[in-house]
Parts: sequence; structure tokens; C-alpha cells
Amino acid sequence: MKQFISVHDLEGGLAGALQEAFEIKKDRFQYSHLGKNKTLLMVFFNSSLRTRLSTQKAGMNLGMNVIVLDVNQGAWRLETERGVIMDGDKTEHLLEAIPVMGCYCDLIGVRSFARFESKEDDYREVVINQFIQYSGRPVFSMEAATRHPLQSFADLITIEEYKRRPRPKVVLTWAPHPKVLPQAVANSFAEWMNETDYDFVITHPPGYELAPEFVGKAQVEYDQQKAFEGADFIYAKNWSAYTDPNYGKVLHADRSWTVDEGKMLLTDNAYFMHCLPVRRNMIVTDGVIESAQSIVIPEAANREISAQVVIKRLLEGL
Ligand code: AN0
Ligand code: CP
Repeated sequence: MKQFISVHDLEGGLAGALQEAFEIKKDRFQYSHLGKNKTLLMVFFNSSLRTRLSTQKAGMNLGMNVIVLDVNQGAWRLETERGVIMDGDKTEHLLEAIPVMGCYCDLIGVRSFARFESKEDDYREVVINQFIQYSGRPVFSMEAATRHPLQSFADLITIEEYKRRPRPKVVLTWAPHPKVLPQAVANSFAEWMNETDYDFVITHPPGYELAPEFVGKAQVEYDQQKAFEGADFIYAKNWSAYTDPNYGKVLHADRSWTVDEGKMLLTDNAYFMHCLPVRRNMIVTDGVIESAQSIVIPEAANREISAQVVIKRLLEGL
């Protein structure tokens, strides 16, 4: 594998990737020779807890040396636009910084969220594509502007572990949040679910429609309670508006969309999932996230496994 930006980069499809994930989960040190004398560079333009720790751990399980760079803490401020006269507060251009980073490593992971300055630039994945073009190294996404594939892969592993029937009903529900959040987690989850044969439903208030290329063949249901009926998995996430002219806006944070105990009773004893970090009593009540049906911690634990499958495949492709 040469890059990992979306589900479409997974050669051999989901079944093979899942099989590899479960094999690695049985003994996560069995490939510790693969990364010997290889360096993983993880570049963060945005904050992280899980991605930082799980991806670093995955690299170490494979025997790699790992370098973590927080661009906004200690590195020079980077200009990203070409053609700009750099007489402001940015000291270095991404077009030099990226190939320099490539000199010191074998693989590069990049976290670069949607910036909400331009919908077109966000959906063209301007930043991660520059890493692909100029670093000279295989690049993987640790959440880019439109997708978070390591998260979606971990979500899929988790659903496969907990599902009680071959074709579970999986519901992605919008939930309220006070700040502007990207669509990446929701887009990516939808993209991965569309690659399965699950019964997949997306529910959100009017105005929060996702891009059609990510919705795909999912059923969209505006009535959250109806969507929850008979569900096996409730996957909650907030995202800001995608559709024009409201791109990147919080239209409202209607707490009648918070996932609570009453709504969970409508489901078929569904498991509750969220990628974390989660704002309690906005996205989900204390009662639901602390319930026996909440699988947010095993879901986060599977981030180490999804990262390890991806890094292993990238190492094999060097
Ligand atoms: C980010 C997001 O919604 O994309 C990261 C989630 C993994 N969440 C926040 O910024 C709170
Ligand atoms: N789920 C996830 O990616 O968490 P972090 O933002 O903490 O990495």
C-alpha cells in the first residue's frame, strides 16, 4: 500500500483488512521485525489524544522509531498558500517544510482538519495532498479535512466484534455541540459503512445534510426516534453544516437531539459508539455513556489495531 487516505486505499477490500486486524489483535508483536530501523513521523496541525497515542503505539509494536511533531508548538509558523509575499507572521512555507520532513522518515502520518476558510479547498484536501505530492514518502491520514479513515476502520472492527446478527442496523446520528466541528468523522464513517452490507441509516436535523458522495446508499431519516427503532448500534457525532451557504456553520445545537436513555429504549438494546472526545450531556447523557451498552472504550482501543494494519501494509509497500 502506498497511501491511506480513504477506504478506497485498502487493497483487497474490507474482509482482508478485518482478517488482518483480528490476527494482529491476537499477537500485536508478531511483526516487530518489519519496522526495524524505519522511522514514522507523525505531524499534527490539530490536537489529539487517541490518534497520537494509538498510532505511536502501533508504530512501536511494529518495531519502528517514532517522531511526533506538533506543528503549532515549537515548529515555525507555516504558510500554506503558494504565491503569498511572506512578510507576515509565517516564517516557513509548507513547500520547503514538507520535503524536509520527508528527509528524516520513511512514513508520514498527517492530521490536518478542515479549516473552514474555503469549502473547495477543504474538500480538495489541499494540505494532505501536498504531503502526498512533496514529501517523497507514503502518507496516511490521521484525520484530514474530509475523512478520518483510521477511526472508521477501528469503528468497523468494533462493530464486527459486537454485532449479534450478520447485517446489523447501524445508525449514525447527528448530536448537538457548541463549536464548529468538521464533517470528517461522519463522512468517513458513512463511506466505510457503505462498503459493508449493514442496514445503514443516517439521521440529522434539516440543514445538516452531508455531501452526497459520502451519504451514498445510506437511508436518510430526519426523525431521530424513528431512526433509532430496532437499531443495533447508535453512532453519535456532531458535525457543522456542509451545504451552501452555511458551510462550516453551527445552525443550532438543539439538545432535543442529545442521545439519552429514553431514545436508547427505542433501539434493540443497541450499543452506543462515539469516536471521542465527547461532550457529555450535549452529545450523550452521562447515563448512556456509562451504561453497559456503551462501547466507546473498546472502540478507542481498536485504534491501535487499525493503525497497526495500515502502518504494516505501508511498511510492506516500501
Ligand atoms: C474532532 C472532529 O470532530 O473532527 C476530532 C474527532 C476525532 N473533534 C473535535 O475537534 C472535538
Ligand atoms: N478519535 C480521535 O481521533 O481522537 P483524538 O482526536 O483524541 O485523536
